[in-house]
Amino acid sequence: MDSPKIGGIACVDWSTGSLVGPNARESVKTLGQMRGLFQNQNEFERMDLNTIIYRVQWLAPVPDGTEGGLFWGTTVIEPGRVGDEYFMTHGHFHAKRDRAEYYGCLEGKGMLIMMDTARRTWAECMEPGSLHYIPGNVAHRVANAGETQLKLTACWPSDAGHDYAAIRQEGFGARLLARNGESVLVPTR
Ligand code: M6P
Ligand code: ZN
Repeated sequence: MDSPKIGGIACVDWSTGSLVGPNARESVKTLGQMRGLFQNQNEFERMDLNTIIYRVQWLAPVPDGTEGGLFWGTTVIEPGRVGDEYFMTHGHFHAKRDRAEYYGCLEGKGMLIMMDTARRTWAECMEPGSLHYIPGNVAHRVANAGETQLKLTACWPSDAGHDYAAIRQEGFGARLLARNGESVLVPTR
């Protein structure tokens, strides 16, 4: 797509979520940056740590931390597994815990895994067209359970922030694993 010719802060390809324009920012997460998050450490060490797990593009029309603003983003998660566990996002609580978020699935198939502050964990199926409301005080992570890229779009408050430490230390209360060709949410001990 060429640079935006229509009004607005960027151009969105609504079929893929791809953002085009000078305001769009991008980050890439490799397997090596996700050390400790997958269950099977041995399998993790055997894999190429430069493998791209997911990419994020986002628009921040106001500075990070601004009260009352909104951010917009698209995440593309590659298909694959570490052992039985599907490729997934890091996952986070919001630094301002009570901030909510929308996720919408554009392409692919997966699960939105959510966990409250008491570590109760549940999941919603993501498929093209599914729209997900993530309430405040709920950590969120997406796992790609399909054989193609999983593409999702998101909208969150500009003062929400990301708290990754809680997830790095304790993880979620369940993991999305492949069991006999099916994806199953398996509680952690
Ligand atoms: C969505 C939003 C972003 C988030 C991204 C990747 O686009 O929730 O705020 O950064 O997913 O998820 P994570 O930050 O957990 O890696
Ligand atoms: Zn969030």
